Amino acid sequence: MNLKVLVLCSILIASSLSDDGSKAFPDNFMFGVASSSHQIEGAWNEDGKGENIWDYLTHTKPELVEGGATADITCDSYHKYKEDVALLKDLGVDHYRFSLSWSRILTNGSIGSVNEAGLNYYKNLIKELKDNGIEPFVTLYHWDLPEILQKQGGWIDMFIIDTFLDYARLCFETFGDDVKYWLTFSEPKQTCLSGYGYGTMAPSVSKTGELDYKCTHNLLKAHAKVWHLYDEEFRSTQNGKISIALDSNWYEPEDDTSQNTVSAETKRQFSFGWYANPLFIGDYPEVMKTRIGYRSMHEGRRVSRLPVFTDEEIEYIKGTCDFLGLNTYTSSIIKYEKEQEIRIPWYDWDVGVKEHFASEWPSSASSWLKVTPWGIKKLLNWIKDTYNSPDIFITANGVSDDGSSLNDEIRINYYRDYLSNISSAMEDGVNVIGYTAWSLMDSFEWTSGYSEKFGFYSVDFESENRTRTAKSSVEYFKKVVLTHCLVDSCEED
Ligand code: GBH
Repeated sequence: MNLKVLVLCSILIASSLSDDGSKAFPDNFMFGVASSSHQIEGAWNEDGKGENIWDYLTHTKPELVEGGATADITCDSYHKYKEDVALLKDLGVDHYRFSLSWSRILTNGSIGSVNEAGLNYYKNLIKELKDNGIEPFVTLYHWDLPEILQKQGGWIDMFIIDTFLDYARLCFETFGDDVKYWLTFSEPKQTCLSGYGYGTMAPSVSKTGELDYKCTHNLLKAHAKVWHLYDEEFRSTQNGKISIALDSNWYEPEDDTSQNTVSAETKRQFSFGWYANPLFIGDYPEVMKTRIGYRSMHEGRRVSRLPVFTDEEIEYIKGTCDFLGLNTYTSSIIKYEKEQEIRIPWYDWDVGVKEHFASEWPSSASSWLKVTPWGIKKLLNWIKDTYNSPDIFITANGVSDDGSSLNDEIRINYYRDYLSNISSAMEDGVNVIGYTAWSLMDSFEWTSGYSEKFGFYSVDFESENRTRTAKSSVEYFKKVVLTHCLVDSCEED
């Protein structure tokens, strides 16, 4: 950083509350970018990697994926990780958030099937990152369950808890000296709600209002067990932090009538509180226990579809996050809905609200993602007030383009406006300690195939070389990372 930038930046930091809208992030604030194993690695069956539930889904039910796409090769990062680290180095980021492929490390998911080549791949990646001064930020599970474990029941069977624990222990033993930031799960709600409830994501099981709750119950126990393992056996020598990345929209009430205000809060509790309440306060939110209990009773059940934690479990799970990992992209508007007739279980009827996007909100290439920068400020403040001011690490935030141009103004505007609102939430007293942009490069977008592009770098999926090309947002993000400022006066002239 040259002197001029430094001086200008210091002035801006000093006057960061000024009316000209200039914003700044503290020196120790961490900036990074993210990806996930299944979305970028490819090499789906190379060097001993076992099949995972997304390999299986794309190979057996191509009709569920846009264009029948697979992640067999995708960005080919398994072979091109050095090139990827060079891109990260060029971006100047403090950390790189990536995930480990369970079935690359353990071919059949269980501890008896260690795959040395898989361990070596991640050892090499971590070394390359550290040699370049980039902090590895590692997710153990980003949706790619070994298929063989799904055949045994997956996240709805309790055996998974100790199977995941074995995998986590191996990862701590193997990589823990070099990894200071761990996440057990990325967006567990997507694993459970989309994977076992709606059935719109792998493993594509549709039993909403039942298996989504059961999956969550096991997953929270698995998370807590892994946190306690780290805390008791690894923390004192490895000195890292471990948490989970929860995802949520900001849910804005349609107006300030009490009915809509209550409905929006109910939605927040079902979406975010479902996980955050057990982890930060203890047990599921009251409104979930009440509503699901009531509807279960009227379905003629003896017990609620929402599983019950024992007092010991509540205590065991509570407090198992060293910070709060937050993935958020957008907002939606919530209004009251009258109680639905009770027939079959359905998560959305358990929530019991109406949800929509305002027509004036700017679109992205993803139908679920509207650009609502003000929403992140409200979400951050709500988290601070609801969960007693935890340290919040933003573990994913970003926007998609349709690939028509490398001049991705939509992304530059998105990051500028979201970061500005994050900075403003920090002025409100929210403890945000880091920010992770999704994503380093365009990649396999699950059931959307390659149609939604979230990357700073575009990838030519037609070329053998999977050529990466910088979009315009690279230059913008680089400046933010370098200066910790968002305004033009922070730039070099
Ligand atoms: C993140 O999820 C994922 O963690 C990441 O892997 C992914 O690449 C990134 O988003 C961008 O998509 O199509 O209406 O059924 C964000 C939360 C949850 C948003 C699933 C899309 C599907 C909505 N995602 N959701 S819909």
